[in-house]
Amino acid sequence: MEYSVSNIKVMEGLDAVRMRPGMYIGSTGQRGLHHLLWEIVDNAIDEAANGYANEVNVTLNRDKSVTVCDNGRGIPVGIHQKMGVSGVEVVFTQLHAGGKFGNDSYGYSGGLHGVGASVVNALSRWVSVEVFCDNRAYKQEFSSEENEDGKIISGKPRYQLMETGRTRKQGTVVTFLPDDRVFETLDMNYDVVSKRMRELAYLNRGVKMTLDDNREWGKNRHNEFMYSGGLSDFVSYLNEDKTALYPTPIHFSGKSGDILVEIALQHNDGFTENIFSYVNNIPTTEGGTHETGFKAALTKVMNDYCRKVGALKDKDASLMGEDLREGITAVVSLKMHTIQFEGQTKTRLGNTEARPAVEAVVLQMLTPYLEDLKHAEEAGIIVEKALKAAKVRVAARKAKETAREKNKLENAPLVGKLSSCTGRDYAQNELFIVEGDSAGGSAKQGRDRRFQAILPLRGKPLNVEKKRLEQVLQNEEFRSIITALGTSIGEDFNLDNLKYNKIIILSDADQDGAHIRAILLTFFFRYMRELILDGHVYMGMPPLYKVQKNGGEPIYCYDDPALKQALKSLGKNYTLQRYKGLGEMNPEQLWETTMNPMGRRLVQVTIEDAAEVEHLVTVLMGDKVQSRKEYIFEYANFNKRDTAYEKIRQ
Ligand code: TTJ
Repeated sequence: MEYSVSNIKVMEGLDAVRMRPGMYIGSTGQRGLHHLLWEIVDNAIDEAANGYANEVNVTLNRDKSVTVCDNGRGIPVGIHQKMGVSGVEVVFTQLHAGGKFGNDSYGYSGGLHGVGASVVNALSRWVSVEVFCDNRAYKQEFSSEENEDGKIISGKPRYQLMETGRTRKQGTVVTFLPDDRVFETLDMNYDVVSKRMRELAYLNRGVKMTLDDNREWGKNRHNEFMYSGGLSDFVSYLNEDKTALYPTPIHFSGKSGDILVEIALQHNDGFTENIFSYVNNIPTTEGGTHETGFKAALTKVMNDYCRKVGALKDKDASLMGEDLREGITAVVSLKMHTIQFEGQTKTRLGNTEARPAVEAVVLQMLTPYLEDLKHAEEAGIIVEKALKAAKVRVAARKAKETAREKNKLENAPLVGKLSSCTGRDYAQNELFIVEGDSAGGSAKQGRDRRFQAILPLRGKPLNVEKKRLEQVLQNEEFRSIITALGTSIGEDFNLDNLKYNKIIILSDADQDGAHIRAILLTFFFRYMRELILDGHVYMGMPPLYKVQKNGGEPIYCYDDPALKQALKSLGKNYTLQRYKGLGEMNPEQLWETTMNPMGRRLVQVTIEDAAEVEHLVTVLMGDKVQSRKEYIFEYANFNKRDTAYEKIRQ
């Protein structure tokens, strides 16, 4: 047999494959062996995908060879112009011919796999090809042989393509025996092959895929797959063990430029996202640009739909992609040229043009699908599910933020605010929460620093009424209090960590003071109720008056009856000082009258007090400003020397 120059080159090419099989098929183990099969199957699938065949059969033969056949047009049997040999011979001997060849004749070729039939030839003991077309049958065989030096020459044509007779059949039949000098095993795994064929059947709607295992006598196996619904059937299958939220998957396809996009999706009542993507039938397990495009477009289309039908109002935040993909099962399948793979396992699509192509098709096809009244029900179900997911997401994020905030507070230093006491006996220690910086300053100077700590409040703390915990935690004044007490707040409140036995609120005897007390009590009632129940919260009672005879000891009066009494006993020539605010007292006076356990007055706050304040504050914070002012003065005034409030004197 004579060979032209190009034939010699061809043989050198196949030789290169034999030298480094891993470069072409990944490995020489079972995976690589399966790879050989897929190289051939890809060709047959291409023919089917382009509409020229509707059946692909795979047979695992007794001699460990494998037969793949389709009922398509057949590999060209004519003489290839440049090569001077038949198309069949080019396909099986020209390295990369599969790709080039396929690309010219088809829209899309197998791509990554498509290093081609020549690689299979190079790594096989022998290959037999039969083509049936135009009522004629053709055959060519290839095999490996050893030359004089003992070197293996593989993939050599045993004879030129020949016509073997007449036939009414149509298609291509390829049988190959993988070379046991290359592969560690010749045993293909039936289940692996079967699974992939099922997948291919889903990906290529209407193509009947059959698998026969004739390797062992009496243990023949057969499977066939044909899905007239294609991706839609695939999604139904993936959702089989789940509860789908609507009966029929949403299924559409379209073209953008020369990229074909097909997508099917269906939501189930679960929460996980299951997106399977493919390019030219190759699974892209690491995702890539096409998946990104799908997700982005789904988010946009669904949000636009929600706004249009009023499920989202102008003021509402848009749904996030993850909301819309909760419980989604989707298959995205692309057919395109010159695919590029990236990623750890080279299973991520890298082509940048894939993203806008998928986006365009989803926008173009899904939008009218949803707006079609026929599909209003499933559209509504998807929207409802996503809205719920968004709600849960927002709540979860808040809870997380709150937890983080709480945690931060528990560990936060209180530099510059809290003047802590030196003693570490928590049972003795007292925390004065003092209204205003100036009174805070006096308290700081006048206190017994061994057991008294001072926390001045600057201005009014946030009114906790109608505020969420997260907002309370944002407030500087409350943050200081929470940190100082050490107990945390709300559900996390733990009395065991309380650093003070008494928490004493010191505020002025005026309207503002009353307001601040009310806010603080409401805060304790809402978020640290145990603190009140366990009797740790007090209100300091500064005197309202100081009367003094010239040169005599001052008498402090805490209410009007007491003043009357004092004035009586003093007769004439006295001075009367009326205290309006804590700031009017110097440090010594403040200590003597309000802070010194010997002689001060404290009112222990009971849960009834706090509940009443809570109730009052609720009323107070209503819309009517007038009634609000009145209430503060009338009822929320804890300086009223009402006996009901005088629970304790110390
Ligand atoms: C190419 O363009 C002209 C018409 O035929 C086209 C073609 O090659 N079709 C084709 C190839 N159908 N089936 C194959 C094929 C099938 C198997 C099993 C193996 C290989 C290598 C090719």
